Amino acid sequence: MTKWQEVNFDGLVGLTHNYAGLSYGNVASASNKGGVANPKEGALQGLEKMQHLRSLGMMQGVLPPQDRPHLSTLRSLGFSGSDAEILASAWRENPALVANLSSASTMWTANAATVSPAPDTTDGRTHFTAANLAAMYHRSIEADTTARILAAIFPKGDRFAHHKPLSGGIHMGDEGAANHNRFCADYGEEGMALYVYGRRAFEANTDLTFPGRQTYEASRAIVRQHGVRDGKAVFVRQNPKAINAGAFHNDVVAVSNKNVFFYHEEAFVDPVSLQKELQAAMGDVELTFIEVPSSEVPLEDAIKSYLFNSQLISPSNRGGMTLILPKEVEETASTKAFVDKMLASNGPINNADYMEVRQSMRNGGGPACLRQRVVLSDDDLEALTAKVIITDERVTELTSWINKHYRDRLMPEDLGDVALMEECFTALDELTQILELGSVYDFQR
Ligand code: SUG
Repeated sequence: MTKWQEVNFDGLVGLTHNYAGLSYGNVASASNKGGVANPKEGALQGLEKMQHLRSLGMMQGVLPPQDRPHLSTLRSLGFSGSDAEILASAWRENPALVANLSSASTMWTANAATVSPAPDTTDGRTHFTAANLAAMYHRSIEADTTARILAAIFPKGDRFAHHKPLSGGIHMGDEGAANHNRFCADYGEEGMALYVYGRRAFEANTDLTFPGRQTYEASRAIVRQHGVRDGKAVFVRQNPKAINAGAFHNDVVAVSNKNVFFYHEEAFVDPVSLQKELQAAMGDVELTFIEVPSSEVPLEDAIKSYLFNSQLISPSNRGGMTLILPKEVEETASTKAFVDKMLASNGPINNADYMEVRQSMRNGGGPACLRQRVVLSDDDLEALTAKVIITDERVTELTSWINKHYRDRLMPEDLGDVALMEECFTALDELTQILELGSVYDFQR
């Protein structure tokens, strides 16, 4: 019998990881602006998390960082000359532009794409749409390279289908899987999905003070092009209050696994109606809702600690479900108390593991932001065309690659440094060989 499993593909923290405060509406990114980042520590923390999931019997994949600074964008804006000349003149003229084109934001692979697995689509293929990330300039440059990387890993054909990132700018703003929850009895069975949007494209949305990045129209388009079955997609607007409090993606206030939905009371305007709608779309499989009341965990604590930006997984060597949480949840009294109470309650979630991912957290990225979930069969895994599944050998290679190339101190004022650009391109060149990715980047060597 075919075995299906959920594989987490984590983004490797890139060499230019820094705190430039680029994401308006992302509280952590704004409040850590100008701080000192440690890209090496960030990359090693990410690898540690991947290793932890492997120790629980999970299959783990990795997605590479992208080439930063993104010189091809600078070229398209009229900068010319050698790579060094382009960077130097852009830095002289507009350091903020260079900062935007240097962000290591591709580490948050939950935003890389929306993936509809084969059991859920009419043609029985797994469908990918790389997210256009149109809401934030520094992220809008990710999509083309992301699409190339995904196609290099999941070959186009009778198993995997790839769609172009949605065009249409912020009207079709698409932030990928961060606003997508799939429910199922088991990974290989037909599922149902919830698409959460921040706003409608053609309405004023005067209730939002921070950007509602994902539009309803974008989510609808994804469902159409992926061939998700009728009745198996539910659409709901995220509570504007949650967005205005800093939940710029739904995965800051909700997470699901199989038939369990764990979310904050204020994540949705009308959670009771949503529960009914989800259960109706799910059919015979009973959903379990774990709603965290504001009286126990205020919305602000949930957003500050990233309680819901946890990975909810079904480890193969532990019974039940495990939450992979950021350490910040353990350090926040209300969230720690809630998790302890939940573990003692005999519910479906019976383990909580706290991970140190602070380099990413300071830019608003918790454990769940750092991973893209892809449900794959054994045959799908056989068909992958790059060496992106983590093995002991790959961990050794990646650890020495990080130690060889990464800096342990980086500030926004370092981003004009031509040496940093060279270090980044040299390292990525080597990484494409380690992961056997082929030519997915824009820079020339
Ligand atoms: O898009 N931060 C990211 C964090 C993304 C988190 N992803 C999910 N919730 N799935 C963002 O706001 C900050 C980068 C900077 O300031 O350099 C940033 O892009």
